[in-house]
Amino acid sequence: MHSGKTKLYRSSALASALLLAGCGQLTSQSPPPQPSYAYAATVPVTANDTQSGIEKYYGGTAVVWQPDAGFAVLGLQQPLASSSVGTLSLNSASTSVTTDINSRIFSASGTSSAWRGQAVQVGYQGRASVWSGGRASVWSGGRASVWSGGSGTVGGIPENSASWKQIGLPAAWAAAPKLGEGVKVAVIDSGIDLKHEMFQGSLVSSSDQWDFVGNDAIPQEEGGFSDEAFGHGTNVAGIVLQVAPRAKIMPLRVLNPDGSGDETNVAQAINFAVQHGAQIINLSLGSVQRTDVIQKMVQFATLKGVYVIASSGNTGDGNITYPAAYSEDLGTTGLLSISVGSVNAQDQKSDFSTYGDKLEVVAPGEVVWGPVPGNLFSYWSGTSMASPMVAGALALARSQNSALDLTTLTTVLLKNTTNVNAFNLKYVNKLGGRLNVGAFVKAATSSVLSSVLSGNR
Ligand SMILES: [Ca+2]
Ligand SMILES: [Ca+2]
Repeated sequence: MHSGKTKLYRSSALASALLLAGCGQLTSQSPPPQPSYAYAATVPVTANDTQSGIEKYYGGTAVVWQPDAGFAVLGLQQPLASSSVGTLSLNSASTSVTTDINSRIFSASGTSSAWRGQAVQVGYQGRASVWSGGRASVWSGGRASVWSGGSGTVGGIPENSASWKQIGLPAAWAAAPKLGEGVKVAVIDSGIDLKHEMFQGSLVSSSDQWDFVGNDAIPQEEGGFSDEAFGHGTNVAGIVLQVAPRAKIMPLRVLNPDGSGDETNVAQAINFAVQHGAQIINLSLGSVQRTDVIQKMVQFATLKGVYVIASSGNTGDGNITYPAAYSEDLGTTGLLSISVGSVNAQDQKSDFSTYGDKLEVVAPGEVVWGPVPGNLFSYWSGTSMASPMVAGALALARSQNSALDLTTLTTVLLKNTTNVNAFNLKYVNKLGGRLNVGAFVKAATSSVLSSVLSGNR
């Protein structure tokens, strides 16, 4: 079923390209040519291999080249013959490699309730859900003063106050007054609205941003409100900043305005985030397909000490999407990656949220307000909105206590969640705990914990 969908996308893309060519508009209107691969695969590489040698041998393009880590990710036009893998280098372990269909296998896991199938200006509980103009004043002229001060006052977007109380955010801010300072959070998504007031002063330098869809240095959201995922990344990044107001966002665009994305783009974005110093990667996207390429990239990122936080998917069933489903793998992948599902304001599983033994944590992912392209504000719902709360929580703790070792931090986060079994009798032990960022950050920054850890060394 999924491959059929993939085919449909690919053939329609081909048809429009041909149409443009037929109209003679290819030069004036089409974007610059982009690398496009039908398949992707990881192959083992040793320090003795050269990139051109590997590319020639397999007949592909190395979109990720990490000989020190022992692998490359290839973009391919033909599936790899599995017999050819691992035979180039004598030192390479012969591994079974599957070739993935590359195109559009990932999708965003959030829904904008505000404009799905409706006009932009719609009501929510009697109020306009997409607000213009004046609301931007929340952020202008001293954004940090809205949120910081250690007073414990709930800040951020006022509409989210109940959610922030639910996860104990005011207590977390009081315990971590650095508010995420010095921590870079990569948001691998549909891009963001780079000009939105909320992001001014909160982005990494432009040399640390990239658009893997447009193949350019400007990861601006594209499309319009009729596109399903337009504004998705902007909302996700805005949630990170509401939790950790002084963290820096590294926007990396991998999803089209319709919310779909290629595996090679996601792989390249994870690689870019690691190379450009992100400490945390947020992936509010997922695929129903397990793929060697993305599993390898999550393994790579976590081996480099980068947290990978992923939404668990919005199908409402027990099928946690990938990469979230890697979050209990053995080794650093499991230790440094976290899967995140969604609950409502009463800590009940959101209807849309996936669940299962492997789900590690849930956070409130319904009607989460955030920035919208065009200096607007609105709300989205989805596990996509829950994931950046966990990413922001890690940023708060990391900035306040950088001495804490990486795996201890995730352990402390998971141990300090709130048990919500009583509200979820159909999903007992299938949701993990609900994020309690207040308890987590207090524990992660406590002198007791720090001294215990230093005493153990
Ligand atoms: Ca662009
Ligand atoms: Ca984990």
